[in-house]
Amino acid sequence: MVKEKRIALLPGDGIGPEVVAEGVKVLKAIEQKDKNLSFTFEQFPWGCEYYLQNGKMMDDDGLSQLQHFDAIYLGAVGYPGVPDHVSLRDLLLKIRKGFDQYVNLRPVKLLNERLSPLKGKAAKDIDLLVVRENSEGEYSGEGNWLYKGEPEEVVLQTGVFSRKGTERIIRYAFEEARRQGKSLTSVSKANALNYSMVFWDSVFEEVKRDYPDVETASYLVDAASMFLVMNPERFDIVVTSNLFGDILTDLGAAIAGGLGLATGANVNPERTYPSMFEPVHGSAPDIAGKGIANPLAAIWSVAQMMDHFGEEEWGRKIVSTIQQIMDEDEKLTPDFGGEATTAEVGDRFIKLLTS
Ligand code: GGG
Repeated sequence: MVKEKRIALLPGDGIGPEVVAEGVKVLKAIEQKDKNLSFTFEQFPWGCEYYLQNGKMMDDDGLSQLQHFDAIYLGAVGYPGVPDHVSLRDLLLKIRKGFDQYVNLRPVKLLNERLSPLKGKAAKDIDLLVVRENSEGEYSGEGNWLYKGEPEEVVLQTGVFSRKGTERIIRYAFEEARRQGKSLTSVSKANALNYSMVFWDSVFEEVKRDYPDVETASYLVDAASMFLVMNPERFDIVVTSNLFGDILTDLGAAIAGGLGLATGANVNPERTYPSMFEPVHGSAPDIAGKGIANPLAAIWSVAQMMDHFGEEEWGRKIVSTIQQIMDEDEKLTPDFGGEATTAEVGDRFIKLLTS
């Protein structure tokens, strides 16, 4: 029976449309090759340009419009002229929260040893998965701005760590560690954050009792950052809060070859709502429209989408093709020292994937 998947395209801003176009080409090539899969696409114009014309990042009923899709494929958000906190909160974070995509899966995987700025690290040393809490924590949007402009001015930004939100992400990470037969590291900061992170650590210890077969470690986020650079081989699966996960995965991207290869899946594990797949990089306004953006992170997001659809074989093939293409210096975009355009990398990728 043919599996039909409806995909909502949110190319967004800057280089978003350029890289999403290559990801769509890859999806169409998969459809051509695999007669059991069929994809339909619908594109939405939401983003900063839409905001400048309509005063909002997406339609008021945007979530209902997206609800019936099997996946959302997002490019990038953010562009000069729209405050970053508006573009991020009113589109990307609104979808993550609205669709309870409480798991953010960000692989940090070195595909080619020459890519890492770390000396003497082999591909096997940098191969981890960050499971980032994606619905609350430091990104809850709660807070206050008091006495604005006055000498007594005070700003509060509240981290919200609910029992439900904290336990479910830690439990998800334990399940993933058990499934993969790997260790799990919790990253927090309980010595300084005396409510939220003390709570996080206590929930981690509590849930751990249900998984005696999973080897665990707990680090403070500052130590974890250092170990990520000095001894990345210590990490398999990492579970951490929204903000720490965001920061650690940019650091992870840096040791694994840069943001040009970093992908993220925003997952609603219960499948009550669609999950969303996106390159981690932003809209890169400085190179937008030049046709030189690296499409490989967006293409890796397609691999995560395939995994989510239960098509792990295609997921593996996409990642190994990215690995293959990374060996071809001159066929890469300028961020990797090559001279190829975005579309040329996409075309080359499809040739390798389908040959
Ligand atoms: N590709 C999505 C994008 O534009 N992300 C920009 C960003 O700042 N993301 C922060 C986050 O993932 O929380």
